[in-house]
Amino acid sequence: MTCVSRLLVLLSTLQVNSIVNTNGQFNGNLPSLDLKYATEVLLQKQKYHCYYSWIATGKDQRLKALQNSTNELKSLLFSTPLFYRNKTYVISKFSHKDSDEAMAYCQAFGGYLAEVDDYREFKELQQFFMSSSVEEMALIAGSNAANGETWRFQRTGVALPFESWGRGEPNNEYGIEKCLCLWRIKDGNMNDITCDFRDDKARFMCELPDSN
Ligand SMILES: [Ca+2]
Ligand SMILES: [Ca+2]
Repeated sequence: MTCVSRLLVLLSTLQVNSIVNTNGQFNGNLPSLDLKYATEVLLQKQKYHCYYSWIATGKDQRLKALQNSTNELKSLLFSTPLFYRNKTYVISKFSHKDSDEAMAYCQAFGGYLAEVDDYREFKELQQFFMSSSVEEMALIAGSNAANGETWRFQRTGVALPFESWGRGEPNNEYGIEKCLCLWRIKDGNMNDITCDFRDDKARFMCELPDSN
């Protein structure tokens, strides 16, 4: 896959048009970033790198240019990252349509919804979440949609190795809460929530391979 087609896949995955209005601004109560313009600039830069610099520069430089553009886009979409145990964690600056869309965003950057594998990782992510500016919740990996009981990572199907529920959770309110988030009013502990929970203040957290 060429660098241009890779970036096009990335941009289509991100569904940039679905989260910006006709003026290229974020819809609703979202950061005032001109994301559409920014991504168009990135795309143009990528085309330049691919079509004009391809012969003149080395492979490593081209890959570095693509990585820089990807990182530029990442910093527009996500918070300042947390680095922990060779992983990078980021929280979106905007809300998602549903858990599938949140997963697509994470996958576009080579990652997945943050998976809590043990107590130490949970404490890191809980602190990261609670010290962020997120006002309500951040979706993380986990669903019990298969049988309504066992919570599993969507990516691997593995049962959650560690759970730390907020008081009174999981309560499966209205019988429709099949996804998992960290919730500020429960001190950053886990809460079951609908997979298509929509709120301008809803965010999601990705776990990405360390880019360094
Ligand atoms: Ca993990
Ligand atoms: Ca709940």
